[in-house]
Amino acid sequence: MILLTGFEPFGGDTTNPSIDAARLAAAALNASGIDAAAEQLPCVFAQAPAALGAAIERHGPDVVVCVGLAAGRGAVSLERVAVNLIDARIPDNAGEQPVDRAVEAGGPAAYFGTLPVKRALRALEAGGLEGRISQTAGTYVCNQVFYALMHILRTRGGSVRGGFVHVPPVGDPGRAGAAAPGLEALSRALQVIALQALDPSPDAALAAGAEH
Ligand code: PCA
Repeated sequence: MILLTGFEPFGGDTTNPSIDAARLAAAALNASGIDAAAEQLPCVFAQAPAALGAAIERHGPDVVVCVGLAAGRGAVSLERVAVNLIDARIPDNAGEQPVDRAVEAGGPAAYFGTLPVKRALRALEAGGLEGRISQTAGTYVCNQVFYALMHILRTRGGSVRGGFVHVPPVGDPGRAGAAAPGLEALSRALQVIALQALDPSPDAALAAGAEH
């Protein structure tokens, strides 16, 4: 079973493509006979990890792909590492703006995600979709949820694969020169990534490093 999560709108926006794309992707996977669900997480530091934990308990997934919006990114970003640090650039949806706090007091400095990001990247490109490997999910609620996810999976033991994907803002097809992918493309990208994660074979050794 594939569990996708996305976030509610935040920062004054009225929509968040992460939850819209996650819902579309789960519906499309279900339509092709693959068990999947999408759950919306609050963009609230004090609530998001518990909401994620409850969704994992409820669904008992084999794969968890958490998704968030990264306004500054131009392509779907497969996150590689979650850090044990919160430094909020803007207040969350409860008005809290924690600075330099741990996600999990006493936890390791960082966790690597366990999605096969290189295979996923290759599959995205094969499907005509743009993707990147990213070495930082930031220090806001997305990174917190990514860290909480890996902490939950590590603490429970077992072989559930999990990771985080940042999606760019959706393109406006009506705007000249808008190159950003639309919701449909984001949904396809999430399906490709989730299906790669369901395949238990190890990740590919493909060079996809970056300067930053
Ligand atoms: N993006 C924010 C939090 C919620 C979301 O969709 C982030 O990148 O931390």
